Amino acid sequence: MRESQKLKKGIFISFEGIEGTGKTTQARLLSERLVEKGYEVILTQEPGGTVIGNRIREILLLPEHKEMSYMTELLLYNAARAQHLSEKIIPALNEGKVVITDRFTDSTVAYQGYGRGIDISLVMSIDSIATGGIKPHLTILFDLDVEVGLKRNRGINKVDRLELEDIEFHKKVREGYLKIAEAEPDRIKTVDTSLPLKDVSENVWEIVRWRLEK
Ligand code: Z5A
Repeated sequence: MRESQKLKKGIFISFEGIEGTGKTTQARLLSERLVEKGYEVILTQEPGGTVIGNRIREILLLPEHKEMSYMTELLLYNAARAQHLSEKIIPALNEGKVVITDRFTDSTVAYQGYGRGIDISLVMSIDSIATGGIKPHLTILFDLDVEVGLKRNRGINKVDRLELEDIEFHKKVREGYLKIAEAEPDRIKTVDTSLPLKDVSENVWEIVRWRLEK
């Protein structure tokens, strides 16, 4: 039996989007709200979420690793995800917790598939090896104009290897995300993050509340 068939109890939520859309801020706000309401919550992120995953994260995001091939990048994101699932996500879901992850498979499809141009069916085959077919029950896609997102992040002086890519790369990633969302409307709900932070968090809460009641 694959591990996906054992996910009977918890709720698995992923937050997705280009950089600077406010995913990290909103993931924290949602987690706090759920804890207040009595849920047990695991807040985590990709790449990362485990000691091994964080080591892989460093390799992936160091700006000086400019020579990294696209295939190496794809495999490393998936290696970190396999560890994240087996060490953290699956055990938490099996204990009935709510898992919120800041990025998951859709990031790989958007960045390495649509952004880098790696064949989407190849990206999906490697994903199925890493995840065993496990998908979030709910994904919130934070959508924002690319220039606005980049400006927000430059405001906090954050630079990693992918952020050094040109604006065209980030535009391809955003378009990729919108296509992914269009293909899976039941799982993926899009939120406009050009709105003030508080309005975004209310919209996120409405979606999550609907999913918890489902
Ligand atoms: N990546 C990949 O290529 N393939 C994969 O499979 C995976 C990832 C899993 C991880 O970067 C990089 O890896 C990422 C994709 C790639 N690279 N890029 N580009 P990360 O984890 O370090 O960072 P990130 O995921 O890109 O997110 P971020 O840069 O931290 O941004 P964010 O989480 O979306 O936003 P934030 O930190 O919550 O907010 C940014 C700023 O905006 C901050 O000052 C906020 O106060 C402000 N903010 C937030 N919301 C608002 C609103 N509504 N209005 C105004 N200002 C706001």
